Amino acid sequence: MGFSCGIIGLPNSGKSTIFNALTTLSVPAQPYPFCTIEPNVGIVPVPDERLIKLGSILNPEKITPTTIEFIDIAGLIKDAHKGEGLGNKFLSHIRNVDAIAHVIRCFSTRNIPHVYPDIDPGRDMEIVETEIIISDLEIVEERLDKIERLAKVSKDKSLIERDLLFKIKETLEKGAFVRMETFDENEREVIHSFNLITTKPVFYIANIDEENINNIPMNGLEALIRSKGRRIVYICGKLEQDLASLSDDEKSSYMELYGMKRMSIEEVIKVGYEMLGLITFYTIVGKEMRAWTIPKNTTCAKAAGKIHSDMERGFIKAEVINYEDFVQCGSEHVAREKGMLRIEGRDYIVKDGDILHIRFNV
Ligand SMILES: Nc1nc2c(ncn2[C@@H]2O[C@H](COP(=O)(O)OP(=O)(O)OP(=O)(O)O)[C@@H](O)[C@H]2O)c(=O)[nH]1
Ligand SMILES: [Mg+2]
Repeated sequence: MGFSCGIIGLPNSGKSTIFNALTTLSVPAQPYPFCTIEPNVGIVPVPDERLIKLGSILNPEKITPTTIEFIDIAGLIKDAHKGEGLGNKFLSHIRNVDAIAHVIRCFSTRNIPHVYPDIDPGRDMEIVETEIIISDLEIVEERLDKIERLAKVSKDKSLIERDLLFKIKETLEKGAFVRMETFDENEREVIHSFNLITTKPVFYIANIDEENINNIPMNGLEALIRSKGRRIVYICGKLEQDLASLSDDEKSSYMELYGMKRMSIEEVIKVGYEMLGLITFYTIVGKEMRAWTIPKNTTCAKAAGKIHSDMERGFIKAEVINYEDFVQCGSEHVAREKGMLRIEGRDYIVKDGDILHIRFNV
């Protein structure tokens, strides 16, 4: 799995429409608020040109891309933490994801009701983020209650956790995301167990009008997002949802018509991989060629463990060639003859595009 991504936003901002566009599924996306109640989950293969190219050289029986999971949840509104709308408990469905996509309504279509009479992406963004912060604050306060009781019995560990919880509480009370704070390694590990949404990397999806696809009036949204050091992807949700169900040929002609360079799933994956510092490596085992996702700076033995724990445990060495070199050689035979296949040990840092042949013994 590449990464998992939870989709948040106001009702009728187009979360389910964009979920459909990204996953090519067809979950209900209707012009009334709170159309989504139960979460929708979709797993999508990561489009990978390198994998296709390798497939054309090596002709394996099976090609398995890496995948990404999207989770589309109900809409949040102002005061969701007080029970407005569907409340905020449904956020539990995205507490374990790796990244958050925040969909912001930038299309104005009149017959699709918005929570507010006007389109104001900056305001909408702040409302949703405030609710996310308050929801994390609730978790921190619950945990603090528990820890205070535990601290009466066993002081050592619970006091460290209590101090950390106070530090996080202070950050959230200032209206900031916990992710903006710096923590040491141990603290980060404890914080991870709290499953706070504001510790996760966020990027924004501006859901724009199909009529304004090349001319987007954003009311300073982009500047606001960049000032937070975050990323924004522009998607014309409705159009892409419709395109997602077409054949490749039909899709290409419509994309040309609308001046679209690529489908936004590719952009979303690119942003996600960059934000999370992920890379892809490849294996060819028997008849299967497969792409895998790992964080940058992963050692060869750890990468092998991603495939199977036995491979990490019994790791001996790996034959490695990078995609670029392999394609230049044109075949494994030529790569071997030219001595391009290197032998690397367990501490070798795997590079993006490496093709690994792992030798192990258990
Ligand atoms: N014109 C236009 N309509 C859109 C766009 N994106 C979504 N819509 C429409 O807006 C309505 C709401 O879309 P949904 O995807 O259901 O919105 P949501 O955010 O999932 O809403 P909830 O599940 O109710 O929170 C639907 O009628 C969509 O067709 C867009 O880019 N342009
Ligand atoms: Mg929905």
